[in-house]
Amino acid sequence: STNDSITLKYGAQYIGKRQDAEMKKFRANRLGQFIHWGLYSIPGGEWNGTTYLGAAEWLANFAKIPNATWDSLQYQFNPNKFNAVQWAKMAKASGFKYVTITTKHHEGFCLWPSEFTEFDIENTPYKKDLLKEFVDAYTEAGIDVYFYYSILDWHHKDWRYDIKNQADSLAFSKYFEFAKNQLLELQQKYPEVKGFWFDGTWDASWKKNGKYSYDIQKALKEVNPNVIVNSRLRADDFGSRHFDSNGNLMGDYQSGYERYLPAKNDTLITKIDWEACMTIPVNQWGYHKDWSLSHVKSANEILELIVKTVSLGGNFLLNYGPKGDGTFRNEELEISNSIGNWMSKYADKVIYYGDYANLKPQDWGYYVKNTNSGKFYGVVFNLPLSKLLKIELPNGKKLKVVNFETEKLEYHHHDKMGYFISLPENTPNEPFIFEILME
Ligand code: FHN
Repeated sequence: STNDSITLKYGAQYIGKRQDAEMKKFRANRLGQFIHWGLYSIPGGEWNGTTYLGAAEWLANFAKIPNATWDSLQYQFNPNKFNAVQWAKMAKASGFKYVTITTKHHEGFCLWPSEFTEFDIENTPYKKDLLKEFVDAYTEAGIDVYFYYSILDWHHKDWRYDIKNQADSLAFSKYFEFAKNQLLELQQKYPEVKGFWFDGTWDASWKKNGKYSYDIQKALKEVNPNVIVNSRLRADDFGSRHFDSNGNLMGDYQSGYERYLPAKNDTLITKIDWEACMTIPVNQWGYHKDWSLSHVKSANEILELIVKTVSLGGNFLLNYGPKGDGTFRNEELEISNSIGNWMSKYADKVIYYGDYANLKPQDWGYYVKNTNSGKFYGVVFNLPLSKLLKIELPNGKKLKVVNFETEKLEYHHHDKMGYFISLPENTPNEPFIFEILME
């Protein structure tokens, strides 16, 4: 696009934010549920009496468990308490508008009956098409479904970490065909799927094959031109990931923020679509039996991360790691309950359709502009002891009215410091919002 840009065969497939209805829906959804569910949900971070602190879905790797041993967990996978309708109901009550589920994580086990492998749900005691139950229930509940798919595959014989010779190259090309076939199979079997969330794309083998990531995106879009693909899939001609060597975003949105967020004053991030994903403990995605091993975020911490994300024009995926039997741990149910309560009061104003407000950040919390109503809100997380909320408006703008619940709040203006809004003596015992009208 610029004069000094280099010619790329496998760079960004288009430039700028997508403005079609499907992408607008994704953006308006803002809040999604992430689900990591697989064979790792059975041992839950424990192997032969030892509990590993690392992420439970990586246990096979940390505990150096031989493939044949790990893979035989497939004969134990029997989530007889799984109730897809219940899951969808819980997700809806929590305020989630979309869900992203691991159809295949790094271990290679597939939650759907795949024509291209025996390492799948069909060959477990459960037998049934669990993914179909899931897709149907969530779709029925009005929640958009997305599929997580790991390119990295510890099970597949043709997977390579690097390409060092002709044999690696040949094997990896077979792996690529396998992955592509599986993805097209997923799209064909579950046409409700709105998009794909790729992961496990950091190895040299994948980075050396920008063509593969380019082709996969192209193939998925040929079937459904409006399918939504995260930036993690992609590498360009030079192995540059997420953004190509000309600095253009590859994929439909940036998916690099994992377990952390951009800075509050990061205005660059507001120019693109992006999504952050977050664990409730420090770093556990799949079910881990012992959450006492690391800090577990409170509902208020999570709410703040969600609002901060929305204030920067991003989406937020909150992760759940269901157990092997198909139930959720109590901590997750409790978090869902608290988040859901808050969302039922505030989400229509400051989460769904929430976006960057382009106002100077303040210490008390975050601004959100609702693109549906056009209204501007503040969301308070840090209540000042003075009970005064500072607001600075751009030159030429004046504060007109501040609405808090059913009241109009008093405020004064200081010529050098801006506006100071007086909060009532009793403010809610939870993050709360106020609306500002400017002229
Ligand atoms: O290794 C995975 C990890 O298990 C988890 O799936 C996260 C989710 O974003 N992605 C990878 C680490 O970046």
